[in-house]
Amino acid sequence: MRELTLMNRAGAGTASDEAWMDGVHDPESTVVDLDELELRGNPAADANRRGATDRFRQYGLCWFADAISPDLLGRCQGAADERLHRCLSEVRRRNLPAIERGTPNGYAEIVARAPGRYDMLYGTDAAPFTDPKIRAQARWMPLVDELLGGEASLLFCGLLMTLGGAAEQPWHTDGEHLFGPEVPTLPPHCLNVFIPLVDITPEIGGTEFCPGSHHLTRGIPEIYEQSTEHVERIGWRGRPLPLEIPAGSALLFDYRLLHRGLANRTDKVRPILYLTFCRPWFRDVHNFPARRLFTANAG
Ligand SMILES: O=C(O)CCC(=O)C(=O)O
Repeated sequence: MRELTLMNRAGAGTASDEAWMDGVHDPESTVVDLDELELRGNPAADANRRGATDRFRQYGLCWFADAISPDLLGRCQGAADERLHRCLSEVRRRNLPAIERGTPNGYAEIVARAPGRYDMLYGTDAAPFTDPKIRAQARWMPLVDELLGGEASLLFCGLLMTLGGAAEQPWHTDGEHLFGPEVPTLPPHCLNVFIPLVDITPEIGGTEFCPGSHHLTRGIPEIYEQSTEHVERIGWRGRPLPLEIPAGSALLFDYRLLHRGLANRTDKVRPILYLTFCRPWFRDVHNFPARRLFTANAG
């Protein structure tokens, strides 16, 4: 999502963190399917959390269905469409140039990550996105806390709005490793939770991942920039995994995992609600610009 990520302080690893480095074989040739990455049963239960943690360590992602209720899902769908409409209408109302790709061309409320792909923070600090079932009481929180050392901080809550007809996006990670190639893969310091607000089908185009690639993106310059060359550059020869999961599921993935948005071959917007969590000392400082689309009172 972001184009450049910096951290301001590295934390000390714990004994359980060190266990993260064991048991990872051949990340270059990882092949896994969505069934194997699905967490069944209550994600807060100890055994399920441990199973998910293992899969997350090895593959860089895991998911579970029914993360939010149909009622909340419906309210989020309507609100996401309305927020996008308000942002794009404001650009037109003020006769501003269309929002071009890249952070410097965007606004504090909305940035285009690729043509037709908007990353929008606008209005996610209000209902329905502040519902406790999306925040403190969310079904993913126990797992997120465990993956981030027991003390996860919310960095962003936003919406990825991909317009019908948008082309496939180049590969990228959302952030870098904290250290270079001299340090083995450390436990995650930052991760995303994606909650698709519509069913993700091959036509509407999900996110596609290179499972295990977070073990190979360490020390690769500008891996967070979008490029079609990244898979070859890191030597990953596994099977790319397109996300095809039902609306209202939650997918957790490591910030350092290679991924891209696939083409939306429908005429409908594809909305994904996302929450980015990190260890409390981490900051992602190059994500949305300071200039505002709405004045303080108008938003
Ligand atoms: O839309 C997606 O599926 C992924 C988007 C993404 O990775 C990004 O905008 O950086």
